[in-house]
Amino acid sequence: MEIKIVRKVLDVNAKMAEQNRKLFSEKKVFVLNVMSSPGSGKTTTLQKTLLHLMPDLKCAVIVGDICTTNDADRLATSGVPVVQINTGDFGGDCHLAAHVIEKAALDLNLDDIDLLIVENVGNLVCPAEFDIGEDARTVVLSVTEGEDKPAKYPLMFRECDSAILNKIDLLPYLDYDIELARKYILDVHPDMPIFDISAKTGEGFEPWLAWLRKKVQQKLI
Ligand SMILES: Nc1nc2c(ncn2[C@@H]2O[C@H](COP(=O)(O)OP(=O)(O)OP(=O)(O)O)[C@@H](O)[C@H]2O)c(=O)[nH]1
Ligand SMILES: [Mg+2]
Repeated sequence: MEIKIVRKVLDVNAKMAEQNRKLFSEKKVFVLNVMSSPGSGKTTTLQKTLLHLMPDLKCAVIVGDICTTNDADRLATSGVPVVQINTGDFGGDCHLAAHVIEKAALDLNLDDIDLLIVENVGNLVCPAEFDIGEDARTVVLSVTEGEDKPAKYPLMFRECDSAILNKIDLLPYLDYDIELARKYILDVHPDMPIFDISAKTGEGFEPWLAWLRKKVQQKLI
């Protein structure tokens, strides 16, 4: 019985996600869903990413957290429209679902957006199960989390189109084997593009930005 209920929730979500996808396609908005465990550096990475992409691309962000507007405040400093969702207001969900994105999008002028970035709730499990109508998914894994997370949480790495290995500025202080981390990612998702970056120093951003720009351009033309 429980399994049936979960299945129904995901089926309803899938239908709503398709409606979102149709709307985003009509409006020619590329949607990127960014996911990770709490604190791996999603917001910091997105702050730098937005600074590089503007003004060539018109960007906006939907950011999900259980509580606080901390991330929305940080992202708004880049000057893009930001919609904060607090899932604590409706049950404290550990992920953003398609119906929540539909509501948040009502607060945005989609005619004036090329790239809509969704920073999902910090969680390496649940967000991967919920299609929100996005065009691409990126997982951020920081080098302080251990190499084996892709093996322990494979769904996230299987479902994403690219992976960011963040906080490489800390490598000199850690016993972290970055080649082993890559192997774990590629075991789950062969050919996954992996970008080594430091959102703090800005190191390694160009290949990541080039990948994202190309994805967006492919949809806009
Ligand atoms: N040294 C270092 N610290 C970083 C880097 N990126 C982020 N941080 C720090 O890591 C902490 C968490 O970063 P956030 O960007 O808030 O992480 P997040 O994934 O958005 O966190 P949640 O939204 O709470 O899940 C902050 O103290 C950042 O300053 C990095 O590349 N290097
Ligand atoms: Mg954040």
